Amino acid sequence: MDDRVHPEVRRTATEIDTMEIRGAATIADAAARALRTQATESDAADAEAFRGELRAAARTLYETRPTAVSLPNALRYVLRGMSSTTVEGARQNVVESADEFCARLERAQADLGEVGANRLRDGDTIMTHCHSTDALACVEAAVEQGKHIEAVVKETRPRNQGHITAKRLDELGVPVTLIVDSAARRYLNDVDHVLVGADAVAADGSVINKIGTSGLAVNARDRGTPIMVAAQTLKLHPGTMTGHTVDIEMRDTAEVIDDETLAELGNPTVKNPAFDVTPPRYVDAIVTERGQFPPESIVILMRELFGEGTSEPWVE
Ligand code: RUB
Repeated sequence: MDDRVHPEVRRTATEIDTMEIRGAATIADAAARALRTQATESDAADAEAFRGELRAAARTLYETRPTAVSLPNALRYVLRGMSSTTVEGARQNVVESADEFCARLERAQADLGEVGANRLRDGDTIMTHCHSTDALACVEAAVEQGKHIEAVVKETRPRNQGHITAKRLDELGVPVTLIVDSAARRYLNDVDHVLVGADAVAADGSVINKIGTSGLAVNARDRGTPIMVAAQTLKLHPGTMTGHTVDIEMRDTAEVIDDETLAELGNPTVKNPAFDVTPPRYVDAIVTERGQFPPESIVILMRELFGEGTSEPWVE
């Protein structure tokens, strides 16, 4: 590990890696705050050394988890204005960008929630997968509008993020039915919307989210249940406009099965992909803080927000 990287940044990187900090928006927020700390604590001798430190910190954070594009989007946003010739000037740039980023993230989620809530009617039941703060913002806003919402929550093996969703929904006063993942199709008849978040949205409108989302969406389409993706624009993947694909994280097989049980089974190969890709034809609406979009038109918003190209501040 690069010894210019502040211990606080390393700690954040470890917590993202081990999923104590998880979920695309939360990861982005933590990364921006970590860069802020690197900037405020830096005793770099000159502006060039300062920029080198910040780039090293960004690289450390970037290398934790590959799929949530909110992470590189956050790093890029915070480091975009470090061009000052003095350490103090560059430090101020990073601190202001980080503060602005975190404030915008919070505001975007609240605005997105209002848009998503308009799609939910009083008395509706939603089905969720994994734990998404963007998706929950829609439910929270709907509840604040006085609507009664109920939820069928998939537990989301192997990490059971559905448990977090169940707890948050309970705190909002939403009655929850918790189901195993394989029961989803059985209960789709009882729900009015599938509501999920996203780790990345590609230029063609494909949605990258927790493994199991695509199967859920296909089943929901078959049952005629609308599929709504809550994804603030931080989740738009600029690289996909120029043909890059989204890297799907493969996680440790120990999350699926322990060594002893594995040996009893004759040591079969175990695969543990963390995310999958839902093609745009299975998505009814992508809800952002800029309004809702059919997935096929999301590229228009991407061009407006990112232009055609991006540079990566952690690449020297
Ligand atoms: C989390 C996940 C969430 C998205 C969106 O996966 O797939 O649906 O990250 O979350 P993991 P949010 O638990 O592996 O990080 O809306 O909070 O950004």
